[in-house]
Amino acid sequence: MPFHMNKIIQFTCLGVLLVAGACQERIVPETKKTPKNVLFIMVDDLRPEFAAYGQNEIISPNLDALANSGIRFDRAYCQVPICGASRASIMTGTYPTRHRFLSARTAAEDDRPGTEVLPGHFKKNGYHTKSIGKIFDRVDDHLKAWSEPPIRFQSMYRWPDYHSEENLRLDSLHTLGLPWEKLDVPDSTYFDGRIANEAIASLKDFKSTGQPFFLAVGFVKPHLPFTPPKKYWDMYDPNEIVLPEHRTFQPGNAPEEAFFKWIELLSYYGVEEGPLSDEFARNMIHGYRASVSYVDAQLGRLMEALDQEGLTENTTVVLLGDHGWHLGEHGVWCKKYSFQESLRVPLIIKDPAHSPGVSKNVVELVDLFPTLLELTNLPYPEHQLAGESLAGQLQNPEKEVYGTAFSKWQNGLTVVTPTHSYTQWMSEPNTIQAHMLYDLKNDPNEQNNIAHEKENKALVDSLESELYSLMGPEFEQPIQNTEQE
Ligand SMILES: [Ca+2]
Repeated sequence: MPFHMNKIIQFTCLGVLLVAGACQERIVPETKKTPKNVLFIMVDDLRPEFAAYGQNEIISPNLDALANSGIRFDRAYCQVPICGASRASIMTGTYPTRHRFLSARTAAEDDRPGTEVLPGHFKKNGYHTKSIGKIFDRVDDHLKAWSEPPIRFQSMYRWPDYHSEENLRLDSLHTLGLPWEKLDVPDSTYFDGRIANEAIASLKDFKSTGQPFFLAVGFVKPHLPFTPPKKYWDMYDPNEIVLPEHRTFQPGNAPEEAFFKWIELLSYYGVEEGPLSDEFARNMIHGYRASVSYVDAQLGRLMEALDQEGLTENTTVVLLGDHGWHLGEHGVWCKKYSFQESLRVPLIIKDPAHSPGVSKNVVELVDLFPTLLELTNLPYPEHQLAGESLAGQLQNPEKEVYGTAFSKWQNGLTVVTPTHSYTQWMSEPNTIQAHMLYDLKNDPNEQNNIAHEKENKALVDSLESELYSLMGPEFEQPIQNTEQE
């Protein structure tokens, strides 16, 4: 992906002018006077399938209201389908390579030392930056990017947030408890209720100080274990949950590299290898949906507080999932696959200067870094960002813009285009082990791998070129000492 030099030059010049105090009125007439705030909301493991995205079985009035009052990106993709690595990519605005952003526990500071991160950039430009909940996967990652110590609740060792006697007992035996919990308790018993409380209190503080803010709020559900309070489970009738048609079907012509054990789920007590029973699968989907509804209620409180503090008109709100999640599709569960269910994410941008709309263009989560800088008139960090600003698409979301997305999970490298998804597995540079190609228009569930069909050779060649072009020269390089960048 090329650096967008015009924009880099434009915004670098802008930054110099702002520092020099020259031509401010001409360059940034209004926004310099009242810098726009950013409310950056991440939802852990959220699929793009609440009602605004066409999944009417999920009760999510607040997610839907946000989606319908902002720009909903229907085809946004993560760069790595796992928490830590995806978040490091988002926060640095850079792609994964063979050497960086590899795992659930990736820290951006370890993998790309010396690189600017999104909140740090806002802080450097006069914003108060604050992190509540799960933003960076590791709570100690890029501490200096925040104006005050992050509020996390989760610790390295107590992250599941169990409250039932059974789960607490199992968890204390050095194994995880059950993958769910259904207690009749208040919302604030669990992390997300407390995260919302803290975020609401912070909005009040920001209102009183008047300093522009970048508030990052990271809800931790619907990540496993599914532990929303009982009232959210009660919103759904498990007998009405329809299991995915291809739940137990792994397409025979997909390479074996595309499949592996869903270790994340297997690490919970009582989960055994092999296909899940219908009852277990139904409970998983029930728990996931209830968890989304629980987060949705917290989001509603947060958005209401933004309104009550009179901040809505001067705040850009972004909501995204860090990656997708399989609920049985392709015969698998959890994340870390190269299929659409793992790679596609919800992305909503509600900016006061833009009308609501829907974009069906392919975009990437690395696009968020430059987008938020353009929306707030901040300079770009030089020679860093892999993505493109989506600000132009916010002006006219219905306009078709050709886009591609790059994703990587282990040796599987994927390029998604408006019409296709193509993945190659390479254990070594230039050594292709396997590949798969899906026609997303005619086969949206990716059931028929057409990479080996003769008539698709030219298409495979062109997608391969597109993939290599996205990866760029940095992909083959060893980790550099980026202090000098
Ligand atoms: Ca996640």
